[in-house]
Amino acid sequence: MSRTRLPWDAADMTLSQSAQMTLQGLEACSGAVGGKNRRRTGPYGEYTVEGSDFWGYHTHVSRKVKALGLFVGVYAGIGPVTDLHIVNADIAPDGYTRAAVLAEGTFPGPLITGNMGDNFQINVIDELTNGTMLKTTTIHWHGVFQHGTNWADGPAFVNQCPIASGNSFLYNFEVSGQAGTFWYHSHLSTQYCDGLRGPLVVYDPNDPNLSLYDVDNDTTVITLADWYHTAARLGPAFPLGSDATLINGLGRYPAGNNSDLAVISVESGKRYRFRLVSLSCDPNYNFTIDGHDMTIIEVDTVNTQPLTVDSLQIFAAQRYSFVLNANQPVDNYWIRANPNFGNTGFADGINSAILRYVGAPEQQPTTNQTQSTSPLNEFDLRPLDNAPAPGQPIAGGVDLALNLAFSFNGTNFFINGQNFVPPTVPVLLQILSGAQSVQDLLPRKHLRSAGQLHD
Ligand SMILES: [Cu+2]
Repeated sequence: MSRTRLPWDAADMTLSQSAQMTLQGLEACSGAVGGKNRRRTGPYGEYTVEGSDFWGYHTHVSRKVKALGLFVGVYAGIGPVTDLHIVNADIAPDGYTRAAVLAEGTFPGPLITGNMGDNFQINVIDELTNGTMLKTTTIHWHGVFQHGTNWADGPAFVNQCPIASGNSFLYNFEVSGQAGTFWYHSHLSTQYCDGLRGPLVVYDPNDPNLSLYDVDNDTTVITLADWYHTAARLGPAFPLGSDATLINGLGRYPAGNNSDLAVISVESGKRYRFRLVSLSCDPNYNFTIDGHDMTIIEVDTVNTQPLTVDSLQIFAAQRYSFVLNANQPVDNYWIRANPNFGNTGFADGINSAILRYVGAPEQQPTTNQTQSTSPLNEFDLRPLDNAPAPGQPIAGGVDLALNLAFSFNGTNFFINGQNFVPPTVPVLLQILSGAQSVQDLLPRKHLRSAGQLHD
């Protein structure tokens, strides 16, 4: 796999494009949300636009966050109804201090949890002050379908205006018919690489794989992240690698000061449902735990038939739930997440965390990585619910053949030669204002059931 950033996260823009987009967007967006009260008719009936209030936007009188500081890697689930303060703070998750954009002052952001069918009401309060990493923000809830609440999906300039510093925005959506491991992140330019990313778990009390594990809680979420010492907009558009890999918000960089690594605690004889979340901006990781197999039971919120592997490659934004049976001698074992480029390997504990059995000494593992004999092959995965796929189950049996040719010119990404250009006024606002009809905004090339791609 060649390394790529996520075009859908708009990380492919040049800095100048990004800055320009933000400025234009703010201007357009402030026009769209400002002004006097107006009554309008939207897709869900008539509603009132009151001054700067629009959907969830509210001018917010800043309330200081209690305990901002250097604490990292502390999980305590919040939600489904919660405030989420977005702040700037200096942190040193790998021993190197830098400014960051953080949810509730931590990296990663706090674990947000709820149950299947819950109504999530997450009030995002923008208290950002550092213009280098953008003072506006939006948040995307990665993996949530947002049926009927498209406005709460988060991508800036598509679904909403960015939230201005000193304002808040209430993301109000239901997660029905979905459960599993999600994540959330800034969806404004490359801002999430500067820290605004965290895990989101929706529990299913009737999980069909419930009998396969004993423990599934705040302590069984494992996040992987690429961490940079330079702010995203100050460094190269495509860094040649991250400085460190953070596992649960802790890690080391080469020539660093042997800072603390994350410790994941297990009790001998118990089976743990670990929820592995890649918060990556760029690299993918080869993930292993010395001496232990992993039985995959969920992939990107889809339950699977159990599949036992001894290594897995996880790409940016992917999630895997796997069961780990703590059936090895009480000891310390290396957890390894080797990036596909950059500072690879495990010298001096980089790209590593510690699996520690209760009763094992508080010291670094001395285990060795063994050759993987049963790596994950994605085509071996089977959904637990055998939902029928459309088309015929034969080669070429699809209803509609659609070729998506991806390309990259060193600056921007293209699909079939087309580059994404963000609108200056969010698409939803254009429709609601009556300036555009839905039909006007559909791509010129659209699909017909005849199976041809045409104008
Ligand atoms: Cu995402």
